[in-house]
Amino acid sequence: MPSKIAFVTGATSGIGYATSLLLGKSGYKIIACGRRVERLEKLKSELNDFTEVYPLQFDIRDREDVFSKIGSLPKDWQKIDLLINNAGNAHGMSSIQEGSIEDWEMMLDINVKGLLYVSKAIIPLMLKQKAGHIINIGSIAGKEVYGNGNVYCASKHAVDAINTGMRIDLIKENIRVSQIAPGLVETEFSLVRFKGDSKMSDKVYEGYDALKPQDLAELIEFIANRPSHVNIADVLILPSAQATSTQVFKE
Ligand code: NDP
Ligand code: 8X3
Repeated sequence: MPSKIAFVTGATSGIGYATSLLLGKSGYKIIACGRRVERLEKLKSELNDFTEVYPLQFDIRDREDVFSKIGSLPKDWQKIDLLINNAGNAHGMSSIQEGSIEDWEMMLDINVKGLLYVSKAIIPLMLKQKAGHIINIGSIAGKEVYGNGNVYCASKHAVDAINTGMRIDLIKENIRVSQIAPGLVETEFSLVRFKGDSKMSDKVYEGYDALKPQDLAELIEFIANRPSHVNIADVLILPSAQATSTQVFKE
């Protein structure tokens, strides 16, 4: 049986990197996306003994480039079975009155519009083969709103709505749509949110055991490998020490 193909956005770091590694080791071929090409090459060499990796570098905000890069995939890489819409970040953490418009635009352009561009380019390929599975990485921030999270929470609420909308519209096309909404995962996420301030980002993960990217990779692999009559539609996954987006039990 030919290998399945997974298209993973945000494959250069955190959840996307761990997921690409795990799916690659379990036999998927991986189309690995992100801006940092050296990380895509590192992933490819780590998976060298297990599977084929097709690095695809683009900035998800650049609509033309998203369509042209996906359009340039060789024919045998176009049969995409699994799309992991994972690329995304928070930029800044400020009140609505103090937040920066540039940060707001980045979050909406990456987390919402970028996810839509990639989906719009890949769904026709899935329609052609009358099969597919899209896993959208939302967040607890798409289920709750917390102080100073305003626009990031809005972007993840949008992912939550898009996920449901996709599931409704694609149900008759044999395309499964699932969302994973994680709580705190220890990745480069907070370093990006706090603009490289490692003291601030380290604090986010201090005093309790945060989720690790591998935890998400294992969940994604589980969801992707259910029998075809099963769709795990929406999963909230938290560290055991986290109850809500703002209640974290720290020793
Ligand atoms: P990381 O910062 O470790 O990874 C983010 C990934 O997104 C990178 O691979 C990055 O690639 C990619 N990305 C960001 N901006 C762009 C862009 N403009 N174009 C293309 N790719 C881009 O964070 P995580 O692994 O934690 O985040 C993955 C997803 O999980 C995000 O959607 C995030 O919102 C979500 N999430 C994270 C949580 C956490 O606590 N960490 C909790 C809940 C949800 P590159 O920079 O190379 O382009
Ligand atoms: C990332 C988790 O709580 O920082 O989406 O919003 S949180």
